Amino acid sequence: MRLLTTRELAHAIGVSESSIKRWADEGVIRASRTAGGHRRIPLPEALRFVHEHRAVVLHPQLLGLEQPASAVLPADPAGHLFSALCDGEESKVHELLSSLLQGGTTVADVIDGPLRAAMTRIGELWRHDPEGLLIEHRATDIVLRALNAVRMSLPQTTSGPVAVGGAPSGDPYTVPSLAVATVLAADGWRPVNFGPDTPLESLARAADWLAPRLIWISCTVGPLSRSRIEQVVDLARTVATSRIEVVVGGQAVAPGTFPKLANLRVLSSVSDLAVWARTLAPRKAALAPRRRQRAKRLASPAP
Ligand code: B12
Repeated sequence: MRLLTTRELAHAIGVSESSIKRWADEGVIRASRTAGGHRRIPLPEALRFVHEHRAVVLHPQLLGLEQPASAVLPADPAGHLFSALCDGEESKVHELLSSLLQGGTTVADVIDGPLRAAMTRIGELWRHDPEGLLIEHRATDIVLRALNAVRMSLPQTTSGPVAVGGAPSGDPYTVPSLAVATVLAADGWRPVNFGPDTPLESLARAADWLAPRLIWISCTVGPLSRSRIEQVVDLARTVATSRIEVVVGGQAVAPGTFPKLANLRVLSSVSDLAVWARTLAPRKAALAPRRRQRAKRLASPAP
């Protein structure tokens, strides 16, 4: 993976090199160090920074952007993704995700935006297309590989906070939990995705075993039974003493489903998750004011 010097990134976005160094030291930009102690910024991290901070790119070629991102992206990424998934064109799916990410869209925004929209449309096909079910299964498989490819391309961390999670017993959905893991990985976490059909008691065990800072639960199959809700609440209470936060989301989670608990959050998108999770991770102090405000709002207990 291409690594940028602080000078290159500074030049690309027209700020001083000392600003880049300071942001790297504050954790606003994730950077590694060379053996000689020089900071190096992975290209995807530089692009994330540019996008999130709406930095003006003066020299796109330094960031591998030969032309403005809008010129290489289709006008309707969700429609484009839907067509590629329907046609089983895996390489087109990978290309589209790569160009969105290289254009500066965050992993979370790609998932909450075009990916979710395309899968929602695919979920309607079975009603009127005899091949709809097969298209849905193939699309799921392609999306899983594409998300795993994104995850593999991210810088690996050995020191980020650990998060564990999955979908509960009886919930076969694989994409949402993988989506959560990918978004956390993009933000410097070390996610352990147990995937679908994971008993909540096993997640409690994983809390002892892996000492995570965060447990996520993704629920697509609904409506959630009273006992399922109680299991989630029990899990949150059990891990509260270890300062572990529990976050629940997914299509089956409606507002007001869960009682208010200090360490239990209900969030409806992976973008909200990314923002809130930063309040738990060391990057908290480095959040820009606009993001800090949003993070504060999200940090209030579940409604
Ligand atoms: C793929 C799919 C399947 C596959 C899943 C395969 C797999 N291995 O994952 C299979 C074939 C198993 C399946 C089965 C069924 N499915 Co289905 N499925 C879908 C489909 C098309 C896509 C789901 C998906 O991956 N979405 C992509 C993810 C990224 O989006 P998301 O789930 O919305 O997640 C977002 C947020 O909710 C949030 N989020 C999710 N989790 C979390 C967690 C946290 C912590 C946070 C913060 C956020 C968060 O962030 C995500 C990104 O924005 C949906 C369509 C749809 N509208 O979603 C139908 C859909 C969910 N299925 C549906 C149905 C009806 C079924 C079946 C009953 C069909 C049948 N007759 O058998 C069965 C039921 C299975 C069961 N055991 O209950 C309906 C549900 C309707 C309802 N509300 O009751 C849908 C909506 C399709 C439709 N329009 O009819 N399905």
